[in-house]
Amino acid sequence: MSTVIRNGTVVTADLTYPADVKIEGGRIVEIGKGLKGDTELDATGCYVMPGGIDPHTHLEMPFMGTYSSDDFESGTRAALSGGTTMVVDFALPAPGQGLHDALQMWHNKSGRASCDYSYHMAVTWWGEQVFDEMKTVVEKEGITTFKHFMAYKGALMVNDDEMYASFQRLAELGGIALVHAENGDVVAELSAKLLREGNTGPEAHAYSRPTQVEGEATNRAIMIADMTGVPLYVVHVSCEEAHEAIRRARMQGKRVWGEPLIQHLTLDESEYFNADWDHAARRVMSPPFRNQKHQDSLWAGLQSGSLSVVATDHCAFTTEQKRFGVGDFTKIPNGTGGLEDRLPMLWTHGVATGRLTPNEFVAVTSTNIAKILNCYPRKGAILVGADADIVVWDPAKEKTITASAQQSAIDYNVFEGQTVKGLPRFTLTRGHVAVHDGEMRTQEGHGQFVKREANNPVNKALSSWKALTSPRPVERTGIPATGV
Ligand code: DUC
Ligand code: ZN
Ligand code: ZN
Ligand code: ZN
Repeated sequence: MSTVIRNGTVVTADLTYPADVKIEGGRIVEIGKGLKGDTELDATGCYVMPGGIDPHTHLEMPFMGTYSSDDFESGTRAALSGGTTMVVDFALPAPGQGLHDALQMWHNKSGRASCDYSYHMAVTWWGEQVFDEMKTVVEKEGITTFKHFMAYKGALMVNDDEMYASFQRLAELGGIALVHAENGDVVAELSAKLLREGNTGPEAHAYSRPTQVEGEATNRAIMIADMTGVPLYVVHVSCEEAHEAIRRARMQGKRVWGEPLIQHLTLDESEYFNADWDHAARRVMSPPFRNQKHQDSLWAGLQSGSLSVVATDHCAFTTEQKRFGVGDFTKIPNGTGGLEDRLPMLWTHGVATGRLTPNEFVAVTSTNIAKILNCYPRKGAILVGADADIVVWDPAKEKTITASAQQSAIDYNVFEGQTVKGLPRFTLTRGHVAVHDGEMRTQEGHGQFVKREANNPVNKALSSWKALTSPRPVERTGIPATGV
């Protein structure tokens, strides 16, 4: 059985051209004019683009005393509804838990996924067991990216010595280090002070995590990555200080990538000053939303190429879960949704405003991350042989975002009331039409795990070239006698 997407305009990260796309066995088999197939999908007036890849989700994650409310079923349904055809979640070992153990737990949850997925592994503690298991996680399990939380002191946070050891190990294995870059010690101090002084509301969450804590941690992670010769990917870059550090590192030839979120690009800190407690708490995430200066910096980074990927950090909690933090902002589960809205919001605020070209849109939502994660061109491409993960994008289609019509399991949407223009007409996951003119036809369990190989050795931080020469002690003629 073949499917042909007819009369559309193919848009990839580098090209725009009119063509039909033929799919068989879940893959693209032909691209050309006048193609025929058993099923035909009309793409007149639409762009035919690689499906989105969201490299940063937390589905059914145990966190802050609860679990995030979207699981692999509702989460991947939300993804497909919005044109995203692959998610990368984080396997999160509990303190002392082995990596393979944690991975098995995540494989058990993801059986319900309706689109393809991969994982990053989180390094939440350090020891010989983690050091040993990293090798088989990379070489046998196909997970090459390891996340380090520099915040969440007393829970997920790793210290500099642990991060240094883990980065060294990753450099040996050809992996990539990821960091959640916030100075967790300073955040803990500021949080305690704010609470002591009676600042208990959700706005205090933003006060406890100023841009300096993110800028400091980003710089520190870049330096440690450089000293160990590991490529670095900085998740949820929200401010100019962090962006500036990444920009500088890239100009020095270091392999560092930055990932802003659609929420930080389009929502600002005024959300925390809303008089309604629920409204503000629903938007509590780390890092918090910033002011326009920082938003402008993130947009400029996408335009200039100093920032590479737009993600969501989708970590959805219901209003009831958010209310765990009434009277103490540090107990509000951190996280916001966005999986379903990332592409339409970025199109509306990026492409329709003229800030990004459609090709740049494809690059930052799909192709760049497929290359970084080493699953390109199987993913992130419209090419013969690539997986048929495709979004047929109708730039004229409009809707107003509302929680009552969303796929996510939670009871609100941080983009509520925003009108977006640019939506999927069809979303295909390995050839299966999961979204058909607004109608959901997802298949639970259709999603497959995407194994990835360790990165090409060119993906090394700059100083690793120097590290190839082992330091030698200086030969001396005279050594003073010791002791008295
Ligand atoms: N930030 C969040 O807001 N939620 C999940 C984890 C994180 O780093
Ligand atoms: Zn994070
Ligand atoms: Zn996250
Ligand atoms: Zn089908």
